[in-house]
Amino acid sequence: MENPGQYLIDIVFSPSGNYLQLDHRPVAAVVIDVLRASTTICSMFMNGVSEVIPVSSEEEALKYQKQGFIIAGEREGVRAGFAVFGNSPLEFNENIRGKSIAMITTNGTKAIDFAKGADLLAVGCFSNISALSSLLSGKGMNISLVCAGWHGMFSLEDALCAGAFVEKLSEKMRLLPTDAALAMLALWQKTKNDYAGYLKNGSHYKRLIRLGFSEDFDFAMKMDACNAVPLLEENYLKKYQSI
Ligand code: 3SL
Repeated sequence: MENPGQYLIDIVFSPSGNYLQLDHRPVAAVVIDVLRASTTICSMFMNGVSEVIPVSSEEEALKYQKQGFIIAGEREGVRAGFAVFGNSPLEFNENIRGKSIAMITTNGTKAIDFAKGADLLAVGCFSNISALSSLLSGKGMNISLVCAGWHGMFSLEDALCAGAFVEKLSEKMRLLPTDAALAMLALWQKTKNDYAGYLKNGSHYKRLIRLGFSEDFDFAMKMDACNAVPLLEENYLKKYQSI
């Protein structure tokens, strides 16, 4: 059990089963889908999107489309037929400033749905690791790093990024890491000098290369390219504003 001023930190490797929520409140969930939903959501906010509505079924996405929302949709790595945008962080530019986008992806938006019971829900990835860690360190909450994974399975890049969050947060807070957090911290510390090179061994890198998205991988590996912290408010992701 945590002591006063000390916070539990855990990693859930795919959006299923238990996560620190019910008996360890308040808890902040960080949904991590490095390749690519979390990185893409950060890219949308960097380009001035007003809000992103994460949805987990096609029916819901089509409902938002009928209401006039722009749809970003990915199915098994490629843009969904009904969507204007896919799930590439490089697709977005100034044209989305002030717009609302409803987004559906295979695993990332499902992971957001899974984590909705948390007291605070943020979207995290390498791009916003420092900005998000600074925000979390001032919140006084236990932390659950929820990896999107792939169809309920472990994804190397999400788990490794979770390990990077454990290291970054431990510089700012007194943490009590679970076994999962300790394991990924160790993996991160072993690989961090060339984490992008290490992640090229992973299945998602190979999938993105097959689909022609190598530049998305390079973008997703950039540490602190983004100072936006997307936070869930009701069903909408909004950029955290300090004042
Ligand atoms: O599953 C997801 O949410 C996606 O991020 C996967 S992909 O990178 O678009 O293939």
